[in-house]
Amino acid sequence: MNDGDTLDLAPETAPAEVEKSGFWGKLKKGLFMTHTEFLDRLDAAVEGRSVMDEEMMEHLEEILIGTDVGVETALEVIDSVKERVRGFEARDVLKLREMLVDEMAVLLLDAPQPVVRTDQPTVTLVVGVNGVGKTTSVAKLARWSQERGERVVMAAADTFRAAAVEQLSLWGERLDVDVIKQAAGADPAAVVFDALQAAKARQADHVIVDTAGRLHNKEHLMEELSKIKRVVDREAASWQRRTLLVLDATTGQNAISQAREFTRVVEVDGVLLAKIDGTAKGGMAVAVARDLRLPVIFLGVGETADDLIEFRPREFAKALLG
Ligand SMILES: Nc1nc2c(ncn2[C@@H]2O[C@H](COP(=O)(O)OP(=O)(O)OP(=O)(O)O)[C@@H](O)[C@H]2O)c(=O)[nH]1
Ligand SMILES: [Mg+2]
Repeated sequence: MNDGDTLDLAPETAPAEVEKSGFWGKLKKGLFMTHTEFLDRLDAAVEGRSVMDEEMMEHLEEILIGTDVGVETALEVIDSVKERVRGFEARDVLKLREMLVDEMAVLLLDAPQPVVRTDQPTVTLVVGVNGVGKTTSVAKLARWSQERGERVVMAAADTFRAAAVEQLSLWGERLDVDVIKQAAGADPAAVVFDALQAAKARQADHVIVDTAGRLHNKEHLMEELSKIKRVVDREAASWQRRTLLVLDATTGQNAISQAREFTRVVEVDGVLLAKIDGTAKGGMAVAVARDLRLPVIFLGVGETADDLIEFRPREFAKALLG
C-alpha cells in the first residue's frame, strides 16, 4: 500500500513529538483509501468551476456522505460551508477544502472526549463481536503502553476458542509481554482474576484483557462480559477501569448498529476503530463520535503491533479532507 507520502498534509502544524512517533505517517496510511476517493470525487465535482454554487454544494454533500461520516454530519458541514460562502469571503473553490476541514474539525471537537487519568494503573477490557480485530488491538495497546514505559500484562480471557489463547500468547512472545492464561474452556472471569493478581504482584501499570467475540449466544456473551466487569470492579476498585469497544471500519454502517446493540448492554467508555486502512469509509470515525456520541480513542491502521494511533479530531479532519 502507498504510504501516502505524496499527500502533503502540512505536518508542520503537528507538534515535534508527534512527528517523531510517526503519527502523521500512520494517520495518512490509515486514511489513504478514504482520502484518495474523497479527493478524486471532489476534483471531479469542482473541475472547470471557479466559484461554489448550489449544484456543487449538492455534489459535495453526496461525496461527504460517501465517506460514511453520517448523513447528519454531512448536512451540518455543508450548511456551515454554505453559510461561510454566503457571508463573505471567498466563493473561490480553492478555499473549499480548507473550509471543509475547519467545519469538520469544529464538529469533531464537539464530540465526546475520553477521560484519561494517568496516576493509577489501568485495566482495559477489549470487547466487540467476532473478527473485528480485538486480539490484534490488545497487542497494539500493549505496545502502546510499552512505548510509554509502562509494565504490561495481557489476559487471555477469550477461552472460548483454543486458538485465541495461542494467538495472544504469540503476541506476548513477540512483544515480550506476560500473558496470563488458563486452558481453553476455563472461566474467563477467573483468568481476569489471575491477571489482576499477577499485575499487582509485578506492579504492572496496565492490564489489557482480550475477550471472546462469539459465544453460544448473545445473552451468554453479555453475561460473561458483565461477570468479567464485576471481577475487575472488585479486584481493581482503585484502578482506572475502561472498556474499549472494537469496531471494524470496513463494515461501515453495520459497525454502527453493532455498537448501538453493544452499548445497550455493556457500558462502553470508548471505541477503537480497527481496519480503517482497509476501507474508503474512514469517515466512520466521525459517525461514531457524532451519531453514537462515543469517544473514538484509537484507530487501527494495519496489522502490526505498531499500527495504532490515537484519535485527534483536528488532525483527523485534515487527513480525511485536507
Ligand atoms: N488491515 C487491518 N487489519 C487488521 C486491523 N486490526 C486487525 N486486523 C486483522 O483482522 C483480522 C482479525 O483480527 P483479530 O484480532 O483476530 O480479531 P478478533 O476480534 O480478535 O477475532 P475473534 O477473536 O475471532 O473474535 C486479522 O487478520 C488481523 O490481522 C487493522 O487495523 N487493519
Ligand atoms: Mg480474538
